[in-house]
Amino acid sequence: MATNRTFTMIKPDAVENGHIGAILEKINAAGFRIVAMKLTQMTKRDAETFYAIHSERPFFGELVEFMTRGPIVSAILEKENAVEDFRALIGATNPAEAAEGTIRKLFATSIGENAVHGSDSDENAAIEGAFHFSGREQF
Ligand code: 3AN
Repeated sequence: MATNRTFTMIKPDAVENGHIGAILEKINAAGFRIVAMKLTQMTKRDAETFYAIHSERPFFGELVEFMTRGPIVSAILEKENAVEDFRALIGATNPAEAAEGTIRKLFATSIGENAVHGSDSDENAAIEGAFHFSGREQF
């Protein structure tokens, strides 16, 4: 299996609730290498661009408001089968449906405030990683 990359954000709810350390520990324990990482706050324009694919969904305004209300930790992660394995590690979008031991089961509070983002394809991982990090921020 090829080594590839995924993109993640520890979302404002998880940062506010003091879960950065615990989530990074799960990511390390699962064997991901950290390629890039930083603490930033997205602007409204950032969030609208990042989530443009959801712009017609009824929850879009709520999603943009949530993602901009406080800092996030964004990161690029590398591992064999990174996208699929990371989606398994974070669990279902709705934490009520997420498997035991997944990051969302442990740390998310609702479908809207679900603690972490994980890219859904190699193509989107590359787009999302490049949106948050310049080449010189990636190691
Ligand atoms: P995932 O993050 O699991 O890939 P997506 O891509 O369907 O899920 O949704 C992106 C984000 O939009 C979610 N992480 C969540 O914050 C928000 N979201 C998705 N569905 C809902 C919903 N029904 N109500 C409110 N927010 C939602």
